Amino acid sequence: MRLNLIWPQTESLVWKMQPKSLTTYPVSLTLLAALTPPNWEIEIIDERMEEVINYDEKVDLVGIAVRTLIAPRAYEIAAEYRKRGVKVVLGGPHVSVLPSEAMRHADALVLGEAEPVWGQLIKDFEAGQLKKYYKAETLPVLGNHPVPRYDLIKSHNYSPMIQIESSRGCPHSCAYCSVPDLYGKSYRERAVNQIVEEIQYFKETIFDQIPAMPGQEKHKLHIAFVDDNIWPRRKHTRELLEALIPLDIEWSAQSSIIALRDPEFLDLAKASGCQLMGIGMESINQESLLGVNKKVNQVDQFSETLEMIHKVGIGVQGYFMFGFDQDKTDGFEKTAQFVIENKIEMPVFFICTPYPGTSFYNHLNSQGRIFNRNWTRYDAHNLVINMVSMSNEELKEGFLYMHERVYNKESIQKRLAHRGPGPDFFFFANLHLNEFGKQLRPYWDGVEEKDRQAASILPDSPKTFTVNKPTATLTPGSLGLGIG
Ligand code: B12
Ligand code: SF4
Repeated sequence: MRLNLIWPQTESLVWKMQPKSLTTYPVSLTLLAALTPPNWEIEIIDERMEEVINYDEKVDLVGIAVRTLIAPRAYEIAAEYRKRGVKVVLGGPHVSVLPSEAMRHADALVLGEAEPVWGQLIKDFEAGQLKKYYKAETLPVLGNHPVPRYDLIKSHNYSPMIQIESSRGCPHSCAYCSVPDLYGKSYRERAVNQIVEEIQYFKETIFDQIPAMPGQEKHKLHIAFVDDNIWPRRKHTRELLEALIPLDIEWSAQSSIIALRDPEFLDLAKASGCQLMGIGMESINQESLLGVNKKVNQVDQFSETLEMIHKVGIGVQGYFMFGFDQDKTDGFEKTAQFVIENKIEMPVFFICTPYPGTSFYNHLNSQGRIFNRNWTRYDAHNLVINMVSMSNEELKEGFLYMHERVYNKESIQKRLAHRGPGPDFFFFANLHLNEFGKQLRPYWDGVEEKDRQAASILPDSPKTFTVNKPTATLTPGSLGLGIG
């Protein structure tokens, strides 16, 4: 029996421009492969790495990963296979929140996490009794599965990070986030010894094949923990970090900023190899945060916490969203200054995007403010909703301004000077984001026209929806880019 597992590419500029060396391999597909019985021959095809699907090759079953922004392409691929009589299974966050849409494009859906149901699905398929829906009754215990099949990754051009889960779920409930609904508010941890064994396995088997991180002198295995929020429970984290020390690795993870306000933990994180913390600050306007139930973030503590993180030598990837109802146009420049003054090594900006299934989506939908339902645009870098506290055009101009202001040479130098001489990973990532910012305006112009023609931009929705038009103006441009 032969199974193809596919990660679709999208025409999103984010993914099209994403350097392969910053792209991480599809970890969910390596996990599904590990859950599949050994008598199956499996191929993982990642379209983002320019791996091409040969639809005419003989295959018995196809599984496609579906996040919202790749859903349209996933459906296209599914249609090609189904035309040839091949059964297609879809799974992933988008399928779980919009099963009725996904079912139109599939023979079977896996709703939620696959571990408890994938084995049964395979058995049913072998018996010619594939059901339409597979949904686990309870959330799975983590880690009761074999090591993900990294050996099936074809390209050696991915980011040299090995992805490992140490937990799933998040105790918070931010309105725009799919995680609590998909993975539960209960926070499930993997046993520390399992995590350590998995890291050791990767160290022993594949470490020699993977290159060093861009700009990195020392070559160590870099583990990216793909947890939504790695630190809610202190006991588990402390145990994990202590167990990482003898492994002599580097690692990165995502955490709430509040969990990082602890010097003792930060020292332990650094000692165990932490290089980078991804932190969803999202906004420096407390009202905007409260508006989406991001109560866990206290803006007046941000600078102090960032200083504590930098003090131990950990770099920060800081995420910021624009387009909350409480945002004003002066928020762009204020955020730029905040990012530069606080020396955030790798700031990443997003446009508020209503992912289906979230309360943010339901709220905007009930107000009739979602004007574009082409899921390909749901990459958090396109505007798909009508603004209330500024015009849509102001939001877009402000977003472009952030890229000019924050990724120019002077800003990069100010933000990275404390890391010492020589370009490192952060420098390369900033150069990429600088280039990305330059391409954004022509990309938007192109896709807007395309969506209007395809009528995915709703014809009756106004382009701007200004309730409380602010007076502040931006002064983009003339910032002298010239990196290279
Ligand atoms: C790590 C991560 C990333 C990594 C990517 C890692 C990778 N290689 O894919 C990075 C940082 C690049 C990333 C980026 C983005 N991400 Co992200 N990311 C995550 C995160 C935290 C973990 C994903 C993960 O690998 N989990 C571990 C694996 C094993 O679990 P899994 O993928 O969920 O797979 C399980 C099931 O879903 C299912 N399954 C999955 N695929 C398939 C396929 C088949 C065939 C089957 C049967 C089952 C199945 O079975 C698996 C095992 O149970 C999730 C949150 C989450 N918990 O899912 C968000 C999440 C997936 N991201 C999300 C988003 C929105 C993004 C962004 C678009 C924007 C943003 N705000 O970050 C960007 C994209 C940026 C870009 N460049 O385009 C959303 C997706 C929502 C949606 N409806 O699509 C999530 C759910 C987070 C959220 N805040 O809501 N992300
Ligand atoms: S803290 Fe992060 S993972 Fe948790 S609900 Fe909020 S955005 Fe989602």
